[in-house]
Amino acid sequence: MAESNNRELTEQIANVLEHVSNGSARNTTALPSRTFPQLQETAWRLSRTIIEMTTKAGSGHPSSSLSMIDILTALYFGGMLRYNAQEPHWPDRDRFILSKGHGAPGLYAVLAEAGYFDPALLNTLRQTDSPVEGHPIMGRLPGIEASTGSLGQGLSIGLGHALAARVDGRDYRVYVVIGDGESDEGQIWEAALAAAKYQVDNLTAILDYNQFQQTGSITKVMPSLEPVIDKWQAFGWQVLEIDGHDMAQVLTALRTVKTVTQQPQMIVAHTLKGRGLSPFEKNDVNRKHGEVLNAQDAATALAELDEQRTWDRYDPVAEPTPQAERASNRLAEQFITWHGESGKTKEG
Ligand SMILES: Cc1ncc(C[n+]2csc(CCOP(=O)(O)OP(=O)(O)O)c2C)c(N)n1
Repeated sequence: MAESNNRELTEQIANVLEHVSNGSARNTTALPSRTFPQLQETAWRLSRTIIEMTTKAGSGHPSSSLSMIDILTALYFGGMLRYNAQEPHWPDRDRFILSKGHGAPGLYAVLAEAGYFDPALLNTLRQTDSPVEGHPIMGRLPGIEASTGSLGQGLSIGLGHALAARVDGRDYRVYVVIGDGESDEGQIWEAALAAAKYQVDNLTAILDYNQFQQTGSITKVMPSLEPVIDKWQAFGWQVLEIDGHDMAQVLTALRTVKTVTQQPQMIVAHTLKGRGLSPFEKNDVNRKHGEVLNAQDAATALAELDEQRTWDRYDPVAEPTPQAERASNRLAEQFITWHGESGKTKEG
């Protein structure tokens, strides 16, 4: 991610902050958080898990899961989402809803890592009678807040939760990941209208903007999704635009949205379907939607992932990694203010 993009994000944040208060104090217990290098290691490891479990199952949606895995990692392990895996129905927990439910392998990998269930269960993905279903089903596994897979519904469900928090006098927040193909669904825009009308500021949508849907690229299937940022702004949402694979940007955006009042927030996250791993790219303009890698391609993808292991050498003072170097601009100053020199969040 170029520094200029970080600068753009910094400017966006400044714009957002013009419209917000400093954020009300809320109960920040149970915000599990890891250091910055640990987050990178977690996203790397969960990416491996996604490839391994889908290849073993022979079905699933690895590329759709990989495009959002850095975002989910930041949410669950970067001190952003308030939850307690030992108490999945804790009334004050933040809610996370995967509206593009076919990315279930990514969600399952995260929930297992968070301690909601035994990671060994991941090996049963899509097997008959396994609760690790092809799409998330509420009640089948702890931590799943909504049954999704029929696209378009998750944002409305999230809005319902967000309004319920208001009615119940609770301060939890709701996060919903939607897809760009999913944005073809009218119900997404109905929820967008209603959330703005009710000034629902405890609702954050994250668009996994990987530019591909089931049958091809957005530019072919539904080019009029653009200008997507203008659309969400016109619908009354606060919008941030980030690189969805840049952990510092993801954390910063997630931190920023918490300060917004009287408006729902949209994070448009530019991502890569398959997280840039070459087996998902080759000979296939659709980044293999819903297709798993065969054993050979999976081995290639895992080897490419291994090449990304740079955080082992991460020392923010002595030997900055490319991430740390990028972090030398204003965005990183903000990041360090929020997360501390070691990258550990204040709530941790
Ligand atoms: C209502 C509905 N229509 C069609 C489908 C079939 N379908 C499954 S995934 C998909 C594409 C989704 O694209 P996108 O939201 O961009 O997800 P990603 O590319 O990130 O996987 C479609 C059309 C569905 N699951 N639900």
